[in-house]
Amino acid sequence: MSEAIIRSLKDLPSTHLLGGGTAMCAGCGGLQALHEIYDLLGRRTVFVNAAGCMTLLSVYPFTPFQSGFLYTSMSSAPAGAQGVRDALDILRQKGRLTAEEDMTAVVVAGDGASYGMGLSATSAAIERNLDFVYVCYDNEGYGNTGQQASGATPHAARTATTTGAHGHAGYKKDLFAIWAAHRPVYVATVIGSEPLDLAKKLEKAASLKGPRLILALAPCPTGWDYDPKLSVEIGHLAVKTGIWPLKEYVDGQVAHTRIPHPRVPVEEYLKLQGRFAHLFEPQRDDAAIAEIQAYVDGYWKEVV
Ligand SMILES: Cc1ncc(C[n+]2csc(CCOP(=O)(O)OP(=O)(O)O)c2C)c(N)n1
Ligand code: SF4
Ligand SMILES: [Mg+2]
Repeated sequence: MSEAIIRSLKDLPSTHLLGGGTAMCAGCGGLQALHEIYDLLGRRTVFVNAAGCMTLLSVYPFTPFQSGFLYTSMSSAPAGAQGVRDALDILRQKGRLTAEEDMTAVVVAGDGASYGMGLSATSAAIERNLDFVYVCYDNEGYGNTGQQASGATPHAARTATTTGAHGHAGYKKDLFAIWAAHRPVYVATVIGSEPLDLAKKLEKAASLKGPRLILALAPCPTGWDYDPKLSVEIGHLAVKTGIWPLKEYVDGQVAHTRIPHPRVPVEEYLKLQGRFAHLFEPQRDDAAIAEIQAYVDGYWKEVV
């Protein structure tokens, strides 16, 4: 591990995203990931935020950020990042901003925006080779408005809009593959409960220029219905079961940074969350659990 990573992990700055008057839920996995990401990216960032839970972090004077923050509608954060990048470039050209003072445009958006409403603007920004980092914290639903289903909701999960006996009928979109198909400079999946893996990827992303995605699974006690103290355990299980593969795309190649072996059965992850409780009570739904297991097994069969 590089000295820069070790330094940033040892000297976590005094920017506590849980401080101030922000009304975030205890145990928020998205906040955990964003905290780690901000510690590594530092103050010279301009966050461009699509409406969602993390918008609550912007409320002056309680914001924990010591950097810029631009709030946009759910669909337009990448367009906002373009405007920020252009403005910084103009200031650089006019000599009003030195290279040391320059800042990074960082989109912070949830899955509702990233997998759905903002996807068109994202595709266009990558096509223009916009120099920006895109952080998606993926809590697998429209969390801020009460956890309606999104394009990231996993099969069988119950949400505010998929309340039936079998939960969500669809399957989670593969945003990693959608980004990689655009051939950007960097794409990575991370999770806050694996901070060293996250730090290595952030360090790599920060060293590059162009469109870069950091896609963080964000365990969400409120939307996924579990005790906040389980967030880190659920994050570990997402990786150990193989449900959340940790990987990166660089130079046209996909590499897995963690290959869980042996993989923990998916039910260990599912049974901790109320959104999957109908798979276990009042009767165990063996067929549905086996289907989810087969889906995950099918993914890893292609990898190893
Ligand atoms: C274009 C648009 N439609 C709807 C809304 C209302 N809205 C605000 S936050 C939100 C949920 C966003 O979900 P997601 O992107 O997953 O972020 P999360 O709330 O889960 O953090 C919605 C629907 C909006 N701000 N803009
Ligand atoms: S609803 Fe979920 S993502 Fe939103 S603040 Fe609460 S725990 Fe975090
Ligand atoms: Mg969400």
